[in-house]
Amino acid sequence: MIGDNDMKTVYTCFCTDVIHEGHLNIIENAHKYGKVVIGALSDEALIRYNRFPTISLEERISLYKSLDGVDDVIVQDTIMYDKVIEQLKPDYVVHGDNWKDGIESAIRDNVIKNLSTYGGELIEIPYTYNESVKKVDSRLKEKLAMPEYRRKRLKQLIKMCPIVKTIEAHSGLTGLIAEKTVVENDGKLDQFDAMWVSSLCDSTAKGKPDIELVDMSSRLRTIDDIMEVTTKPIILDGDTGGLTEHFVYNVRTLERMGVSAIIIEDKKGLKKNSLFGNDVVQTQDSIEAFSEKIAAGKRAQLTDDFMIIARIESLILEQGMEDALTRAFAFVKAGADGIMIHSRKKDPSEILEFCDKFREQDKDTPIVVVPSSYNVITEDELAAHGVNIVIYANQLTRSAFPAMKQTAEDILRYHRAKEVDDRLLPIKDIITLIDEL
Ligand code: SPV
Ligand code: MG
Repeated sequence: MIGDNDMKTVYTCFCTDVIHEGHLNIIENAHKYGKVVIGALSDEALIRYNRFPTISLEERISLYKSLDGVDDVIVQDTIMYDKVIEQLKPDYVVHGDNWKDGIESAIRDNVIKNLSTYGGELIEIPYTYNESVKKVDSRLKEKLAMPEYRRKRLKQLIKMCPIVKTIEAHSGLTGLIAEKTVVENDGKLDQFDAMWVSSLCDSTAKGKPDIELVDMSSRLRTIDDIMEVTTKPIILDGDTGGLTEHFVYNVRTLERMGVSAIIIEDKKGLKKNSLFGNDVVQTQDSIEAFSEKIAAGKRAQLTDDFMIIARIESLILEQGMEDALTRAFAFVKAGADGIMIHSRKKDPSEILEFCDKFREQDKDTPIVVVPSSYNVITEDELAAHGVNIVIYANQLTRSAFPAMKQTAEDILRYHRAKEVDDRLLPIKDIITLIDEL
C-alpha cells in the first residue's frame, strides 16, 4: 500500500457465486488504495439483476471473506448504492469499466452521484474478459439452466419476492424477451421472474384454437425451445390436465425437464378459453374428480420442487364466490401447491374478495392471478391482498400480432418495404439479437 492509504476505505460490490480472475484483479487493484470492503449483494437485489443465487448469502459472504486482500464483507441490499455509500462513506469505489453502456450505466451514474456528495472517487479498472473468465461466466449461466436449479427456482422466488412477475413465452424469441428485458424504474432495476407457457398463445402461434388441440408433445417442444435459451423458471398452462391416467405421466416428464409448475383448471370435456366465459358451453369438473387428479399428480412427482397448482373457474362460469372458495380449500386438501383464481371482469373486486377470504383461512398456499381483463390493478395492490404470482398471460402475442399485420398491409399498400422500415428492428440488431456460444 502506498503512503497513508491504509487509512482509506475502498469499496467494491460483488454479485457472483464463483470467483474468477476478474474479481481477483479488482481486489488486487482496490488493495493498492486502502482497506478493501466487499459488498455482498443480497438475494433480493440479485434476483432483480438477473444473477439468481445458486448459493446462499451466508455462503457468498464466507467466500468473499476467504479471499486474500479482503478486509471486510458487508451486505448491500439494493442494486443502487445510495444506502451503502451513505453508511460506509468509502474514499473509493472500485468497479470494472464494463458498465458504461446499457442498463448498468444507471448503476454507474448512481455511484458517481453519491460519491460526489462528499468527494469520494470512482476507480474503473479494465474489465478482464479472457477465455477463462468467459468460461466461468457461461458455466454459471448454464448451471442456472440445468433442470434441478431451474425447477426449484419458482418455490425460492415465492419465498423471496413480494410477488413473482411472470410473462408469457411461446417460442425461443419470446423466451429471450422474458429472460433479458430489464428496465430502470424509480432508481431500481426491474425484470420478469418467470415464464408462463400459455395454452392460448402456444396455440395461437400455431394458428390453432385454444381447445387442447395442440397436444402435449407439441407443448413440450415449445418448452424445450424456450429452455434452450433461458434460465428463468417455467409455469406450464396445463389446460384441464387431460385424463388422470395421462396427467401422471406428464407430471413426471415436466418435472424431469425442469419445469417448475403446472396449472390445471377444473373443467372437463371440450375445454374452451376462459375469456369466453359462459358465451360458450364449458363444463366444470366435480370437486371429487378434480381433487383425485391433483392427488394422483402429487403422488407421481419425485421431487419436492415441482408444483401442481389448481385453477378455479367458478368466477369465470358465474358459479359464485362460495363455490370458488369451497373448491379452493378442497383442492388444497387434495394436495394442490397453489391456487389460481381467474376472472374475466374488468373490475378486480371479485378477485380481491376471493383472495381476502381465502387468506382468512389459509395464510400460506400461494395464490396465482391472471389480470388480463382487470388490468387496472397493480402488482403492489395484488401483493397486499396476498397474491404470490401474477401472470401477464398474453400481452406479448397481442402486441406482436397487430404490428405484424400492419407491416404486411403496408408492404402491400406501397409495393415496397421502405415505408415500414422506421418501425422495424434494424438489420444489424436482429443479427446480433441471439447470443453466440
Ligand atoms: C392462457 O393464457 O392460455 C390462459 C389464461 O389459460 S386465459 O387465456 O386468460 O384463460
Ligand atoms: Mg390456457
